[in-house]
Amino acid sequence: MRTETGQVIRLGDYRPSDYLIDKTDLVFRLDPTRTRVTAKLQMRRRAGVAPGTPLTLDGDGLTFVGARIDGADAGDNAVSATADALVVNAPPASETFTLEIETVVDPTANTQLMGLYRTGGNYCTQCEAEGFRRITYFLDRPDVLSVYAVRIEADRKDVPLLLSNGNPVENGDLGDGRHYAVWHDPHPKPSYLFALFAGNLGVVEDEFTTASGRLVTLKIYVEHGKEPRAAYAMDALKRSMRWDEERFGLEYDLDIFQIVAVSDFNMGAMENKGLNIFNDKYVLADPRTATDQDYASIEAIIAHEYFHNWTGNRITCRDWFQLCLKEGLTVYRDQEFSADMRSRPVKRIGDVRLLRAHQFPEDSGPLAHPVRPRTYREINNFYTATVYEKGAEIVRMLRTLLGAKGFAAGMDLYFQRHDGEAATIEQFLACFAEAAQTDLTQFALWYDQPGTPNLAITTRYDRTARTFAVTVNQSLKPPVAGTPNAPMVIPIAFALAGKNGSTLDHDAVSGARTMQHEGEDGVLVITEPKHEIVFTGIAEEPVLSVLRGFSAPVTRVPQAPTRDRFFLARHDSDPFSRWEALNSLAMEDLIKATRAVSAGDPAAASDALVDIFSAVAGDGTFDNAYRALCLTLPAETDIAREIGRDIDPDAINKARRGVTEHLAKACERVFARIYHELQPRNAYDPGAEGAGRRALRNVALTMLCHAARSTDLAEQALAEADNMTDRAHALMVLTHLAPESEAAAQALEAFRTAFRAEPIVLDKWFTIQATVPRAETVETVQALTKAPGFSWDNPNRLRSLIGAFATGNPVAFNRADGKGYELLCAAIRRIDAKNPQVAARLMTAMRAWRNLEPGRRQRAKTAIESLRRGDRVSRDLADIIDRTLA
Ligand code: 0A1
Ligand code: ZN
Repeated sequence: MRTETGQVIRLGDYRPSDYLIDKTDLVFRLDPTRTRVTAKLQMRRRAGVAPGTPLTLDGDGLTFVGARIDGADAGDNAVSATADALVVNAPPASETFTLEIETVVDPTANTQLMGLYRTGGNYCTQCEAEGFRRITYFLDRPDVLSVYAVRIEADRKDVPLLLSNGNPVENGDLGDGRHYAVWHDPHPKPSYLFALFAGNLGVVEDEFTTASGRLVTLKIYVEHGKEPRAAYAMDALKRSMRWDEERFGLEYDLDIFQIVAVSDFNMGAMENKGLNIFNDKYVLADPRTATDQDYASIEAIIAHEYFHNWTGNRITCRDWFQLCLKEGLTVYRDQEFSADMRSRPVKRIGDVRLLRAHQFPEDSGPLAHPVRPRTYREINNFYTATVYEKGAEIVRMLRTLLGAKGFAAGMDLYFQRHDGEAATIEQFLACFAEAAQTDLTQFALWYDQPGTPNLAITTRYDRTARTFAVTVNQSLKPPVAGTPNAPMVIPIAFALAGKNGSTLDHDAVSGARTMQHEGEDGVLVITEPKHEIVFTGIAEEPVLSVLRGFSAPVTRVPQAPTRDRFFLARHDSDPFSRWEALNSLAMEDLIKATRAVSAGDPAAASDALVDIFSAVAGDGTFDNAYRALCLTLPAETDIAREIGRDIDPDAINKARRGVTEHLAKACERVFARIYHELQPRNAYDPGAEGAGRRALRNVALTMLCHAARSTDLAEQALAEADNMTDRAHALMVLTHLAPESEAAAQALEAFRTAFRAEPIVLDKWFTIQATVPRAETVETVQALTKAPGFSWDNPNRLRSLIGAFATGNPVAFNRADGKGYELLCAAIRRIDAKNPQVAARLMTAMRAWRNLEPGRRQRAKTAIESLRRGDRVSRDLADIIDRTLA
């Protein structure tokens, strides 16, 4: 484990590499504990660099065996190697030379899951961001692009499959029970996109013909016997390939595209060129084992990794500060894909909820950073909601500002100009500025300034002058001392709603630049701290609908007047804004209820909220999935975020439960009707329509159990469920509402028995129990760490038990005696010794400790401090803790 505090890397220090690597020939002689790696590197001194300039290659924990330069053994004087670097002291003066290096690595001892490691008895690699240097010494930086040829040798019986990037070239027998395969990837790539997989898996095969007629073989490798569960992933892959051609004009560029599903993986998946490696939970699905949410995630992640082939692989990042260049853009692309495959408003609402739940708190707390950070100590800690999700919002704003045509022209220019390069955000923006002939200097602040801007908006209608005045103030509170807060460009998609919700026309508008792209909402372009915008020719008093479709990642405080929001919740022609209005009204009631609970009073919903809730519940003209979203109250963590300080999670929990019961009772008849009308009629289909029916029916089930204060219906639903969506939901309702009941105990045991051999399904069992909202769950989680099926070594198990407890159970995690924090910190200490990346990520669950009420705040602080003071912690974890406490 690297325990050094880690030096700070700065964007301003970027320098191109003195040497480049035109060609990389790798030979792997696989062995469980002593894998030999030979790297033959075709080196080239960059133009302008003095001959003989020393060359330093990155390494991390390597065992050096030997090196040769231009075919001759390099003596100790020529080369010095430590575990973490190899220095060629006086490289040949010629412009090019070859450097051969031999190293030995132990994949079995690799518990970090970075570099070459073992999973399920197989060999697997993960190289992003800096894992390649754990395989061989290299210029392990994204701006060094090389053409790779890879030869893999292994035992034929145990390791029949030998895979790497690119196209297969050759394979054969080596005698002695060993065999080999050679792969060649013609596309120059950075080392983080290298991949190797070797082992024994089953395969599902298909093919795809690209728009220009290239036949591509598609293979998805999964555990033997699970092949049928890869069918949905294969279907999602083919749809992704077609969509990228149709929407962005981008075709696949190799003869084969492969996906391997592994059960030990730190993240969701990885876009290695031509050989994506996936966490198996994002590949395997069938109705018996996967929920609708699982299917949607698989579709989105398969698409995301595939889309990286252009946004990330063909055009990569110059340095890791530019991570959002590939991630923000690719998230935007996968969001658009899912929106086209399913319901666009439902997808948008889901994405905005995610942004608010994860990115907003990050952006207002101690771990806030710009979408393009300027410094880092450990790059693995920057695969964040800010880089990914806020990064995607920035691309979406570009699209809103430039319109469909301008945006497409910018994207086309980007692919044309930078294909095969390692690019920067400046180069990306320059393509849009040039193609759409616009100045994006101020817009670029979105990449550099952390924090969520706030808008304060007021309106005034003058009946005699027929004018409607809108005042917009923008402000940005620096989340971390010293961060900049200059005014930003904020696109506000808007409409002036007349009596029945229809959009009113206006003659003219002054006070801000506006744009109107064909078939889209009008957009007010906010650039100053304050704008006074006046619309003329307004025939009747309008209600202002703003930030339609969530056109910018901002907050709005104060909210629009309550009366306007009730109007918009019923009439706004934009489905997102209608949901937004309803959601903000529910939030207002939940905050009032929390205050009431704190003062010892009962929690209740307002009559107006009850009315609108029952109107939405009973309105069959809305799509089911959309109605389900509207009828889901903000989560306890959302309420806490809105309250912001001196948070008492128990009061929030009681308040939300009280409001839920009130609404459930008031709308009981409507929910009963929904529940019965939406009974499954056809066989399970993971498509949007079926998923929407199940989502709404399950909301109704939850509400009916609350209304009756009984879990009978959940028990019945559990008995009838013929798919995992309904089964997991009913089990969750039963366990959360009646955790002490015999029925819950029996149902949990039945679930465990049914899925004891299916780790990713058993994860749901862990999560349901880890999120029971009561104090005793701390002890339950403790006990579950000893349950059969749990493992401290597997990231999915850790996330489903420890992660779910810390991020999905505000009541137990924040237990007033601090035992929840102690549990998390003790678990993190244990995990850090083996897998620092996962430990550091779990630690982010404590980033909001300062917002708690004083007693919990102190206990949280003590737990974090004692974790930092104990045995030495990894660089990854130290980075998160130090920023959390700063
Ligand atoms: N680039 C991948 C995510 C990823 C990032 C880091 C990893 O290891 C540290 C693994 C995967 C993506 O965006 O899908
Ligand atoms: Zn990505």
